[in-house]
Amino acid sequence: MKATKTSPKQPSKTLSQDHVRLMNAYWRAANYLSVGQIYLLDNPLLKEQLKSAHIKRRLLGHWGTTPGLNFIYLHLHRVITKQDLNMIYIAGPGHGGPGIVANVYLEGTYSEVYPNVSQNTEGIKRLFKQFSFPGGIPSHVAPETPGSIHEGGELGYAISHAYGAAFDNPDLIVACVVGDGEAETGPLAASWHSNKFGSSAESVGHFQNSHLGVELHCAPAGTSGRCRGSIARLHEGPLHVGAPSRRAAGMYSSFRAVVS
Ligand SMILES: Cc1ncc(C[n+]2csc(CCOP(=O)(O)OP(=O)(O)O)c2C)c(N)n1
Repeated sequence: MKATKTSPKQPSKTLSQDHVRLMNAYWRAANYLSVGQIYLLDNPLLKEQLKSAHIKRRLLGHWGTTPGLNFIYLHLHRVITKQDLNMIYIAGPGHGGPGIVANVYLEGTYSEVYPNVSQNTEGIKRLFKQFSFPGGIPSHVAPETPGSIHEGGELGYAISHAYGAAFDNPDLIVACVVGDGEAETGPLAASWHSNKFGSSAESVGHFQNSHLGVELHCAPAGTSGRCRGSIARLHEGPLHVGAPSRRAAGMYSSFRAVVS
């Protein structure tokens, strides 16, 4: 996303090796914290031999969309901190909850709001256990998630919420990820037309879910592969980001080129 509208500073042209190394470490940490929420009840840092007693008996959701969401979160973080941007991230994919919670924890906000989920081994254990667990937090982004305006439990409202945020806050840059399963819902299908409502939505950029094409509940989602051209046209607008290359090095440079 070209974030020039609210950015007074010019970004440098390339990312240093050190910066890429740190970003990659942050991404892997976010991925670990996400997968841990889905699977682990105990033994949060895997310091002991993994036993079945450490694994949740009832697993909810799947890991698929999470690394992509975390990758986008990371890059948005990079430009927000570098250019002091006013930005919000709306994550639509149905199973992306642990990724967003992981990032909010990793950046420190989660422990500020919930001091018992502290930034140490005990806190990570609580973070993992509470996810989709009785007395804990939902499996999707919810009002409990610090900074959230998007309740992800019922699919279909990511774009509406993104446009609503932009309409209310013309200087806000809104990044919105749409899941390919979510894209099959009626509200989502209708909300592609929100760009007809006026210029204050100029700051809304749609990030196409980089996991377009994964299997959805044992069958490919309608938006995967078969109709990629028509889906890409729905993403056309003032700010358009295509799916990045699958190779890690290529992914960093693809995102550097568009999120600068
Ligand atoms: C309106 C509605 N219909 C069905 C569901 C059940 N559901 C939860 S996640 C999911 C799949 C969502 O697919 P996608 O948006 O691609 O997210 P991903 O599986 O990649 O995380 C479905 C159908 C729901 N939450 N809301």
